[in-house]
Amino acid sequence: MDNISIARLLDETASLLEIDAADPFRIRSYRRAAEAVEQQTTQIATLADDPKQLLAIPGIGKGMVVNIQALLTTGTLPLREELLQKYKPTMLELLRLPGMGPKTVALVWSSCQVCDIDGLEAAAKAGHLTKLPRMGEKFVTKLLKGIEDHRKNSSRFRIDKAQQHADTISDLIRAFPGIDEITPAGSLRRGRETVGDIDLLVTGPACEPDVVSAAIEHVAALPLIDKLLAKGQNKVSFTLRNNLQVDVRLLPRASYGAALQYFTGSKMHNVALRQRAIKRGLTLNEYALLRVEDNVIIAAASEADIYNALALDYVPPELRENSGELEAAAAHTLPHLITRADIRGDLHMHTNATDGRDTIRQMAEAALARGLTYIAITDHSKNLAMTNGLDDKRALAHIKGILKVDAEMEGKIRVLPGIEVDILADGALDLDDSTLAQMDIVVASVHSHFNQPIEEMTERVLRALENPHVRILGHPTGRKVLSREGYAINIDLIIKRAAELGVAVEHNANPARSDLNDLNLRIAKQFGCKIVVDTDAHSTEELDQIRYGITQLRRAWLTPADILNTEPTAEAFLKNLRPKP
Ligand code: DGT
Ligand code: CA
Ligand code: CA
Ligand code: ZN
Repeated sequence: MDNISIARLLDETASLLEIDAADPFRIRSYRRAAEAVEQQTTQIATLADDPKQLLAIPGIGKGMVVNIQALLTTGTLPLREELLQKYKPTMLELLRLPGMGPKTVALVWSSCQVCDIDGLEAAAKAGHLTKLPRMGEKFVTKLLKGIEDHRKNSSRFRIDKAQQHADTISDLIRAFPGIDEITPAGSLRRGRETVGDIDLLVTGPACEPDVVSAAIEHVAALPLIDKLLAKGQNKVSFTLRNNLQVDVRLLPRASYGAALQYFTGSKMHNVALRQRAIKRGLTLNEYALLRVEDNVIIAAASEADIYNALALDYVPPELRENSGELEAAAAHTLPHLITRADIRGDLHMHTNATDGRDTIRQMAEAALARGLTYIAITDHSKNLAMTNGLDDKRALAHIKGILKVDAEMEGKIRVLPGIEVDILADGALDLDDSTLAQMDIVVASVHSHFNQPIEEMTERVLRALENPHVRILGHPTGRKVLSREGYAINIDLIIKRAAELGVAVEHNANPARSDLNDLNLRIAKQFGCKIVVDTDAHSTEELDQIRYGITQLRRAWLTPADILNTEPTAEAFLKNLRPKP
């Protein structure tokens, strides 16, 4: 049995456990093992007789070694067989739909023998579901909309997932001697929220034909390949177990810039660029920028050479959407886009006081290690009961803990007391004003009653903004990338009012949220609204998700001056926020 098959069976067992509403840690251990097996460079089957070697793989513990051995000898697992008596693996897909929890999935199976999306859609349309408990017309309408969204989205992948896969594959390709550069191109390089497939450009051994073909064989034999789609002279296309397609192209160093430019896209940007070339008697393809009359190469090795030869400033990949970037590049008016190094503070993060994993001190140390000079600890308020949200009493006690860590850090990093306070259904805030008055950073967010009509939701958030303690509006539209549209809200009106009141709007860097989106961000800038970019980290590692936030800000053409938390110190930052009452 090959690695992909082992990984698939382990992952399927995790899915069955999920439908069975099993312990999340147990589910996670199967998923992690599946990932670990998938990323091995050798076939696991060859290690089966030596449990020590299996144990040495991170993500595989003693129990999992037994499971893998069972898979290799019997082709299945006792646990998987047991779960398959009750459920079907396709049911996992049903869990991704709105309102479908494990219990509901089990119920539609036992009462309607429905175990996949097509079946569920048919049952919903035939009116079978409304006969079941707790499933009214409203539920069915929402479900059918959810199925439609799911079908639309299921062929795209979130940027952070694609990035992880691209990193893993790049590491495996790099094992071939002589590879010198591997760069993602396409939508991943442009920093889109989602990608359709991964485009990897590889340079290195591209001079001698037999080395190139050996490199191609190396790529085509990667153990994490599920289906090999195509293998050409310098291109390999394949899919991963999750159906994500990867196109790998091997290039000579000399045409690297032209290839990178071509395969980064977007298509519309490239079309406009080629037209510009033609007007100048030049032609642009994936190998070079050439003079038409005599085929002399004008530029090929670097992207900057190509743009400059067309009398353009270099266009950062995030701007290549044919939305004014070529005009600006010609007029030398492209913005100096923000970078990660410009960010000095992070004003939205959680600790183990609520649903975060780490302590205040751990978050502070991790932020310091990442070069930040100030952070705010903003745990949840009590309305979010499932996160163990803070009531007034605990919130006040939490401030003491935050100030203690602030003192312990001895000025190396400032740790500001804050809260992410829930905006309740009527626009009131979840904690007393007297409690909020003790906080430097009050982030107000909507976490409930997402289905209010647009007028009600807009009024609700406007009312929250009027509370003079609110300094930042958290994830203002509530959307979740690929899984949930934002709630109905007049976001332009909200941004306008926030600008008038001096309330900053947040760009939430968590790639699952990425909220505000690029259009909203451009509107915020137009209205002169203050903007902060925060990670909303629930663990120390999630502080690194700032990178995705920065990408989105760049896609919105924003500069360091547009973002408040580029201010070098906590004092300078706080001075720019709405003044405390
Ligand atoms: P995706 O994968 O749907 O998220 O979007 P992209 O932009 O990565 O598109 P993809 O993977 O089809 O192609 C990568 C880049 O390669 C694309 O942005 C521009 C270039 N490209 C690919 N095929 C064509 C083509 O037929 N014409 C032109 N002009 N460019 C192409
Ligand atoms: Ca692509
Ligand atoms: Ca592609
Ligand atoms: Zn939140």
